[in-house]
Parts: sequence; structure tokens; C-alpha cells
Amino acid sequence: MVRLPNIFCCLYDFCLLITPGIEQLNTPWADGVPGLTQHAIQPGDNYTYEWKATQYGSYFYHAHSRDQVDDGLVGAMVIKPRHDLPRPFDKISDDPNDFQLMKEAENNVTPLILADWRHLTSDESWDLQVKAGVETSGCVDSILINGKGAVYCWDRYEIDYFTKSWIKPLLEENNWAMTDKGCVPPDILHILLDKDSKMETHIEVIPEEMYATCEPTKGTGGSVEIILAKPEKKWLAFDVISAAGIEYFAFSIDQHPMWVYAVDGHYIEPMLVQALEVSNGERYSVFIKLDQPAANYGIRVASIGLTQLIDTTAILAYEGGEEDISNPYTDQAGGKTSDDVTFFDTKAMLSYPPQFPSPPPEVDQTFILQLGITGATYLWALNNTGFDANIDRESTPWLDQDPEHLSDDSLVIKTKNNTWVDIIFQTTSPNQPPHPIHKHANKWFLIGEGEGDFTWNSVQEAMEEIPDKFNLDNPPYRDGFQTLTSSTNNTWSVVRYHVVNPGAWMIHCHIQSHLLGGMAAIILDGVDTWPQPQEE
Ligand SMILES: *[C@@H]1O[C@H](CO)[C@@H](O)[C@H](O)[C@H]1NC(C)=O
Ligand SMILES: *[C@@H]1O[C@H](CO)[C@@H](O)[C@H](O)[C@H]1NC(C)=O
Ligand SMILES: *[C@@H]1O[C@H](CO)[C@@H](O)[C@H](O)[C@H]1NC(C)=O
Ligand SMILES: *[C@@H]1O[C@H](CO)[C@@H](O)[C@H](O)[C@H]1NC(C)=O
Ligand SMILES: [Cu+2]
Repeated sequence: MVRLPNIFCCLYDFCLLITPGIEQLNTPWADGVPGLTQHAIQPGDNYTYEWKATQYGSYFYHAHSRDQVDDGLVGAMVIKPRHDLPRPFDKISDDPNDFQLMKEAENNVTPLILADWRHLTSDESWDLQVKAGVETSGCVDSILINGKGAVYCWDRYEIDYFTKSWIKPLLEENNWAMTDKGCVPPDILHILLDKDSKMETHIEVIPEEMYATCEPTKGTGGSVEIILAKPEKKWLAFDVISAAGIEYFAFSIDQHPMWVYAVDGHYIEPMLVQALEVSNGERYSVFIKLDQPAANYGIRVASIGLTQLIDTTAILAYEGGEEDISNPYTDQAGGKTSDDVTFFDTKAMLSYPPQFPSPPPEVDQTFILQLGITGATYLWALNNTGFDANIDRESTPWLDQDPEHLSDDSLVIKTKNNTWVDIIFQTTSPNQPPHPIHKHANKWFLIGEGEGDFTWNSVQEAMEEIPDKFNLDNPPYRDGFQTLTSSTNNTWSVVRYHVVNPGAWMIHCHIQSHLLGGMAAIILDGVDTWPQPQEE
């Protein structure tokens, strides 16, 4: 069993920790979701999470109460694979010596936690959004790498140069500009998401420093993360983890292509790329080869989301090198610096060893969940039902209740153990960003996606008409996925999973403000083989 350090909650009213994607096989009470699996940990209290490490790889633990992730309550977790577990490293190099060195690099993997940071607490940020009547969380102060960073302000010409072309006409039409902080004016989100302007807003309550002005800082405690590279080790491994609340990143390391060897803590057939897109909650395990001249190289993280131009850099410092070499694969807005730069493509990834969903083509249950806002641009929801964070006020956590008696008022999905389930995510309004959807306890297969409305009753029906939109042979296997952006047309995505672990689990968008806004639902897996209440 694994024991995490106790976390003491002094700053908060309450806090809770969970680990995204940890399957919690036979320990559903250790998942850490308020109201579902336990009550929130009170100030001065402690709670020790214990579960069996049935998986290997890159995870992170974080608060699951309100928006405490944005206050920094996160940490990396590495579960070392068994010594004899087959590794795909011979596909990177057929030199047995390399295989050994890569195994050592993996064993000493360096987590890189990417995050965004505001000069407001998460509660202050939420209150501001409610007062302004518009989603304001999309404008942050800095990007952090392993907790380090500072406010870097871009020059006006940089902001204008990198402003995304699709938004320029909208800015010009309204006589607006990207702010000095690199943010789209808050009114724009409103225009994009609330076409008929039915929702009341008070944009004037947003303080200047939250959106408009940029004041550089030096950061504290060393504002730049420095990773030391020892060239004699030949290989260096990173777990790139996004704990960001809202931003969606491009990631690259100057002059060092990356071999992606695992995604969300699971091996893949290694893929050589120059850059990654890293969305909220995702983890990428990569090797770089330390074959460049001894010098300092940039580790680049830039927002590629819709709402802000912002970036930061860490340093890869070769032992014995002092020169700075700046030769990036991605620019400060996360774009490619040349046509030779390739980004990792989730849809092309192949599990290692191969792992196919079975038994296609028929599943036991198909659920549809619609993605959209309900009444305000910051109130995100699944099926127009905002998740009720107050379920923690109920006397007994859901896991300890009889699932047959649990209400269907809130959005609740019930499944039976050892069945196969499809969930179809359907956007119902234009201009939605991609939503990084995550389910607790299971990895799932992203088996299909497309434009427009999913008008069929099942994947099987849809496959008769549009087989090319599906992949049932070797679909991506991970514990989250991003829905397709819906700009002018709706979009849909389908995930499939096998119910093997009875318990009360959450499914939610991993953008913190969307989760807090209500974009979450409850899945009661295996109601027919429900766990007995536990002392824990
Ligand atoms: C956790 O709380 C229990 C019960 O109050 C107490 O006995 C224990 O010492 C605490 N553990 C730590 C590490 O503070
Ligand atoms: C969500 O709403 C759609 C459309 O009304 C409906 O078909 C579907 O059953 C709902 N999903 C759930 C899980 O209730
Ligand atoms: C949306 O996509 C569907 C499916 O490709 C297509 O039939 C439809 O015409 C599209 N609608 C718009 C408004 O582009
Ligand atoms: C649920 O189903 C899985 C897969 O068949 C099985 O391994 C597991 O033991 C079942 N769990 C319970 C509690 O019956
Ligand atoms: Cu979302």
C-alpha cells in the first residue's frame, strides 16, 4: 500500500486530495472527492490516503475541493514500474546499453509541473467572476514550472504580432485590443458564448490589474526552474504534468527532440516529436538525448488557449556549460518556429503493449452528455445541470449509501460491473474551447469524434454511416481527452470504458473554473456489486 504524506489544511476551510486517474482498485474510499467518497478534511485534521499501486507511471495528487488546485495544492507522483515490466525503449534505440541507460533515466524521472497563477486566491477569483457576470478566470498573472515563475510582460508589438488571426476582426469591429496582460477583453467571451447578449454583466467591477495592466515581478525564491543535465547519463526523463487551472500549453525544449514513451502513466509506442500540447490534467513522459554541446537551453511553456498570450521558460543546464543557446522549436505563443517541428498527436498514439477495447461492436449502455453553459458564461454544465458542490453537506458520503436509493435529480449515471459503456460528449453551442474531460478510476478509449450533432442511438448505428470517424482497432487509451473545439459547428466525441471497479466516481472538465462552474457529473459504477461501507 502507498502512503502519501499527510496534508495539513491551514489556509483553507477544508481540503481534499485525489490523484487523477489512479484506479483505486478496491479502495474507492481513497479517491478524495467531497461528498462522494468522504467528507472534506477540516482545518487541523489529517487523513491518510492508502491504496494499492496497481499502476505505474506519472500521476499527480491535488485538492478536489472547490478550486484549491489554483491555490497550488498539487504535487507530482511517480509510481515506478516493476523491474521486469516490458518497456518499449528498444524502439528508441536498439543498443542494449541505451536500453539500460533509459531505464535508469526513467527511474530518476524529473517531474515538471506546469501551472498558471493568479494574484488572487481561487475564492477571490470566483467571487470576481460572479460579480462581473462573465468568466474572468482566463486571464492569469504567470505560468509556473515546478512552482517557479514571475510576471513577464510582453511588449505591445509582441502582443499585436501574436494575436490570433481569428480574433482580430472581432477586436477591430468593437474597437478593442488585447490588453497589456495579453488577455482578450472580457467582453469578447461574452459575445462569443452569449450570442444574444441575454446575460447580465458588470464588466466594470473587474480591477485593472486583473485584466488590463501588466506589472512585471521578479518572483520569489528563484523565479526560474533549472534542471541539471549530466551528459554522461546520455538520457534524461521528464514527466510533463499540467496542473493548470485554465491555460492550455505548448511545451518544447530547445534543440532537444523528445521521445514520448508514456501518456497518462501508460507506455506507448515511442513517438519522436519536437513539441507537445499539454492540456489540464494530462501527463506526458518523455526522454531527451543529452547529445548537444554543454550549454543552457530553454524549456518553453506557452499558452495556446483562446484567452491569453503568456509564456514562461525554465532552463536545461548541461553540467560544465555556461553559454546560453536560444534556438526554440516553439515561439512565445506556442507556434512552430519552422515546418520541421512536429507536435505530438494523441490520435496517432498506440498503447504498448497493444490494448484494444473489447468486445466491440456492441456495448451495454450508451450515455449522452451535452456540454454548454447555463445562464452565465462562467456556469458550465453537463446536460444543463450544474454539479452541486454542496453534496458534501449531506450526512453520508454517496459511496456509503445504497446506490439504488441515490437520487437522479443531479446528473447521475449508473452502470453494472463488468459491462462496457460508451459516453458521447456533444457540444450544443458555438465557440466552446476544447474541454479536457476526465473520469476518475478508469482509463478509457477515445473511439470516435466528429463535427455536427451525434444523431444516432449508438456507436454501432453511427459506424454504419460514418465508419471513418471511429477507431476500434487501436484507439488512444488514457484517463482524459479533449473535446473538439466547437467554433462554428457543434462537435462530438465518444469514449468507451470497461466497468471493473465499483464505486462513486466523478467525471468532470479539468479546467478548474469549468469544474467549479458545474461541468461535472457522478458515475456510480457497478451498482450491482457495490462496496460495503468502510471504516476509512
Ligand atoms: C492525525 O490525527 C489523529 C487523530 O486526531 C492524531 O492522533 C494523529 O497524531 C494525527 N497525525 C498527525 C500526523 O498529525
Ligand atoms: C442528457 O441529455 C440528453 C438530451 O436531452 C439525453 O438524451 C441524455 O439521456 C441525458 N443524459 C443523461 C445521462 O441523463
Ligand atoms: C456541421 O457538421 C455536419 C457534419 O459534418 C454538417 O453536415 C453540417 O453541414 C455542418 N454545419 C455547419 C453549420 O457547418
Ligand atoms: C467487477 O468486474 C471485474 C471484471 O470482470 C472483476 O474483475 C471484479 O472482481 C468485479 N468486482 C466485483 C466487486 O465484483
Ligand atoms: Cu470545460
